Amino acid sequence: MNTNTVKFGLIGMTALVAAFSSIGALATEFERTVDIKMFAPKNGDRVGLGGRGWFVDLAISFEHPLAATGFSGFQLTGPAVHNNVAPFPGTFSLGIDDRLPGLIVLLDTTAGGAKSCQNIANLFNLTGVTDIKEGSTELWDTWLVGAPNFGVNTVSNILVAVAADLNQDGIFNDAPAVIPDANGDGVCDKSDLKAFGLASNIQKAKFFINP
Ligand SMILES: [Ca+2]
Ligand SMILES: [Ca+2]
Repeated sequence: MNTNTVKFGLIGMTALVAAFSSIGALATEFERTVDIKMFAPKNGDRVGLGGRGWFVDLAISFEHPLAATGFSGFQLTGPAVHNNVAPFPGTFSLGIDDRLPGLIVLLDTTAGGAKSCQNIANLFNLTGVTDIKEGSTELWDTWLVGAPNFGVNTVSNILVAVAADLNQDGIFNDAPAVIPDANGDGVCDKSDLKAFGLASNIQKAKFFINP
């Protein structure tokens, strides 16, 4: 072993130690304290009729009190006359959900907006509180797809996650309207979600939207 080999060996080891330290720091910074379960769609499901009438149905458990979840009220909403009306108003559009502003939902067959990078969480119709215990909160959140704007007669992939508390205000209210395509490959997927920063697991399903 000559001097150069020893030198490069040391540099390699230093880089490795630095890499592990930074992974450790990231893991601490974005600790997973939110768990998402997705009841629908499941892998292999053949959903809806004519591209509509299918559901995304979630249970989101936070190891945090209600105030930290970002939840800003119940909603029962939808397009047209259902948008933002009593008794449980909420806005209805592409982008960040006004009721659950940490939620990120990406569908690779979304026809409008930023396509696979477009957060569509504000299309969710039904949001409520399903369990509160000391220091933990469970919310259920459901979308009934009312228009064939998200793929028809096609395979589709859905990804769901809750953004990390990026602005560190103690509230999970940091979802973006559009996820940055971090690796620049023209689509948004799990790697872009991870690069953005998450507080939760990523739920995913590959399913078929019926004609
Ligand atoms: Ca925040
Ligand atoms: Ca990407």
